[in-house]
Amino acid sequence: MTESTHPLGTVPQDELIARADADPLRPRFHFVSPAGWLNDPNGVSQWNGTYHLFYQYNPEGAFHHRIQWGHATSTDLVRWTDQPVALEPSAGPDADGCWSGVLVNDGGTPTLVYSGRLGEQELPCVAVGSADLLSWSKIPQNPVIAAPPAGVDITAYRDHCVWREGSIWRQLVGSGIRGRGGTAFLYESRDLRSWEYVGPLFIGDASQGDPAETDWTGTMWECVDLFRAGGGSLGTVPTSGDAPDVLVFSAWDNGDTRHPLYWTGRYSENTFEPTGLHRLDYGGRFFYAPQSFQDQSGRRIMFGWLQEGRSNAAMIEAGWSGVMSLPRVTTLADDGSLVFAPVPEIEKLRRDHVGLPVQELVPGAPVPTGVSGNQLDLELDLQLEPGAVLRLGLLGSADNGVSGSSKEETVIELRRTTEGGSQGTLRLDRTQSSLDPTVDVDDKAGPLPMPDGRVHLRVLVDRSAVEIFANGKPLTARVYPTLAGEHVSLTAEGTVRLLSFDAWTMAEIFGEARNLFP
Ligand code: DQQ
Repeated sequence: MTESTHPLGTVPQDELIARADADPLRPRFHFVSPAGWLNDPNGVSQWNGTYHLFYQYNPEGAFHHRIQWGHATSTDLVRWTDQPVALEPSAGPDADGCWSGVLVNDGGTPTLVYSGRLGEQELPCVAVGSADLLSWSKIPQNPVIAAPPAGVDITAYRDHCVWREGSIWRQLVGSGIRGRGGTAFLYESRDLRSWEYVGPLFIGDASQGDPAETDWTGTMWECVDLFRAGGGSLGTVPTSGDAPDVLVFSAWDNGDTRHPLYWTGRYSENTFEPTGLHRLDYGGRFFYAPQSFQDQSGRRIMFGWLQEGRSNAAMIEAGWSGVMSLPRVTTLADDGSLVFAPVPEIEKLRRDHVGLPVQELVPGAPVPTGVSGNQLDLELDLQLEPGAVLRLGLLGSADNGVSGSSKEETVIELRRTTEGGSQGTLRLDRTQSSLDPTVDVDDKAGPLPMPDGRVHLRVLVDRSAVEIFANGKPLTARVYPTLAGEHVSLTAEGTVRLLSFDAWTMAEIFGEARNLFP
């Protein structure tokens, strides 16, 4: 038995696993690492039919240190099989960590492009895989780019998006230019090993907007991800109408992981011409560092990292940290923005259906839903008249859920503007979600288009993880109830019609004991 030697957590391996397993707040149908620390999704892909999810992993304990690439595979995007660690630091340019990156298919050879960390610097590195993607060899030429672009004062430099155009590979590396804003540097290569710097694809302006705002673009862009919405290949003339190109990034500032955003626009030649900036998830840092891929059926599927909202000490005590989002399919909405939904495969975990009849909710009178649980999939269709508000309470600790005396409750609020029209707000009120005064309970909210007051609401609750999709707009967050509450309540202000209500308990995805080093 080995022990962690890091001062943050000297915990024997089996103790780490036991602690993680015993935590009632650990999700049961989201992917989590066997124990220890998990952050960004990496190398997300489908290879010969099998889905691969690599992730930033520290099996030493629930803290970010000496990061390796954990690896899991799935045939259905629902249940995951742990695989051996794919990359771990070794003497050379990744001695202090194998940070985020991607998987590409180099003429049949699985190839990882990732950020090797040495000291305080990250540089692009490459590893090639066996045909089953289970063993990886770092190439001797690492780092494949020796330094960030000369003469540019950068804030940071890491993370990769790599794609092929004809016989040429192109790569973006996330960065920021001091005094200006976040950026993505563009490179070209014929062999993934020798790269030529082309220039910044696009430079953000950190002086625009209020740094406190949820759409501030930050001083550095982490985990840049460029793709064409609605399918189609980057760099070609779009065939499907005006399908925009999308540049996803995670806005970072001086060590602060702020929020995921995306630009829509057109990538052409060596530049990206933006047309719009959008928030990717209203939960901000709780859906961070997303990475996407196109699966073999043509769907654009995205994963993100659900960071914790509890203290470093609480994570270490719990023995685990970080949740992978459910895979979500992204499609293009009529207004040119993206909409998201969990992959339909997730529905196979549904058990014990509960439905409610169509009804107009009586204002102020909570509806007994008959639903309780902390692993739930809820699907509602609603119609709100102007000024109406619908509140869906989760993880409520009151006995009957109708007394209004819940000591803890996490509340999703849908609100239509008094003027009516198609505008409203989606809000997650976590202020009563936990009696623990140390956890993050900040409000999360964003604009919600609701044509004619109609809302399709999907909510996935998995203990401390909550993923909400309202008319395709996602809001993801973490909650840490202390009272083991499971009640689901429904209340309305003004006129709200419940057009459908379906609820299911969700089955667990990990049956057997897991190993820190599969
Ligand atoms: N996490 C990785 C970096 C990336 C950041 C390190 C985003 O590569 O920039 O674990 O969460």
